[in-house]
Amino acid sequence: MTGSLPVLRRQDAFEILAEQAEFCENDGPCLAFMRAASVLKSLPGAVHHIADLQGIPCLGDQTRAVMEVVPVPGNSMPCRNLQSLLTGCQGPEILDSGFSSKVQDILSDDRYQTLKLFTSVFGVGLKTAEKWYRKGHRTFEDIHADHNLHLNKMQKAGFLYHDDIFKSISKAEAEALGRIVEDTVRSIIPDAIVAVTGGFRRGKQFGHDVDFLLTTPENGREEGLLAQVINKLKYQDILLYYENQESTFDMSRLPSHRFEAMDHFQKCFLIVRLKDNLVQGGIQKDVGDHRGWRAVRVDLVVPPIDRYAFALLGWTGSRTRPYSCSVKSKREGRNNKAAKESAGKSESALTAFFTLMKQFERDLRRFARHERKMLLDNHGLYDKTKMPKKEPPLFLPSTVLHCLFTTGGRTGML
Ligand code: TTP
Ligand code: MN
Ligand code: MN
Ligand code: MN
Repeated sequence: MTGSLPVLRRQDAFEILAEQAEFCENDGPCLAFMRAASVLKSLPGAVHHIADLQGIPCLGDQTRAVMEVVPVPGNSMPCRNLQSLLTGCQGPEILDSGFSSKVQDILSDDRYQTLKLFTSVFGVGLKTAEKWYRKGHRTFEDIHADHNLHLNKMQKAGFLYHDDIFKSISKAEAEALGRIVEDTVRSIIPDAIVAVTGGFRRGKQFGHDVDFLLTTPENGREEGLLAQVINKLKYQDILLYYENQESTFDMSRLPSHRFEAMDHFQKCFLIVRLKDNLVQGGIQKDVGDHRGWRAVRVDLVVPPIDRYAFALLGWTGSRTRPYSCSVKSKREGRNNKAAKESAGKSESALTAFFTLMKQFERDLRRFARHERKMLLDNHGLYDKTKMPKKEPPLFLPSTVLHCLFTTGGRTGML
């Protein structure tokens, strides 16, 4: 083994550990492994020895325990490459095979496999997946055969379009969707603003959905836009499913002191029929080609223009995987140990850089909180020192946002 491990493998080992920890509701290890995966991914080259990791942040006790070199009696083979670090370095056979026995164990674990399968369905979170698992279900067939099981509308659509939705969306497909959304929105409000956000705004080549922000040049003109967009998509016969969420946005009640997974903007989660002939180069060959179309997940979010910058920042996001984000966020809200741990530490800009790939939003918010005494969420940036307890908070204009990144030259890379 040369130790030059493909980037994906390096990252995946820790991501799988994170996912398993999440499935077991071990929030601390979950966060630690996610950070470790993120840090390892951001390193410029392969790690050949544990000493190479000196001074690298976010590889704390939990992570180091996984990476720790456990000498096998009678075997003095040193830990030579990252693979062995990931495996816990149990012996040369792992070094040679390139497998992590720990990760391998997880991958073949019945519960892990089942939860992974069930949470891959749109509308099925960890709680539901767990419930089904405990009932003894292991496959989609088991679910469909259980007539006592109530599936909600979203889950029904999730199963119906699972195979399409499960396959990633290419950039060309996202661009085709962008044209559809833009044309539809502009036919209603010609000067409307349509921005792709989420993973594709971060430059990803593939995504699990396509996210758009829609708004208008003046505050208030965006009201009613989403309903009209939905109607037009229905009329075009390309709307396969949608779930509308009305705005609960109320300036005077922000910022919320409770952590909230979702923002308050009006939004809609859709499944759209994307026709092959609209995509440059056609839809991906293995997805729905026999029908000439495929189903794709689309999110539409409509913030008023004066909240647009913050919504765009928040929705541009940083995650690369969709799994049970709401569960994770809700748990953070419970002010658990992991959240406290991560909130308690004032992280260096170096950390922010290393975790940029996957932890950007989290780090940004933490940076605002600890380094600038401000609160950042999808709706705004608030000056904590000027927030009287029971009175409406002072809202800072969007332009203040750049102050976060320009002081002290510490965050130039942001
Ligand atoms: P996602 O579309 O879930 O994730 P993504 O675009 O980063 O990656 P993928 O390719 O898997 O689609 O969410 C986009 C970002 O928006 C994500 O960082 C989380 C954020 N977000 C909110 O801020 N509020 C919300 O209510 C939701 C659902 C997401
Ligand atoms: Mn997305
Ligand atoms: Mn999305
Ligand atoms: Mn996603």
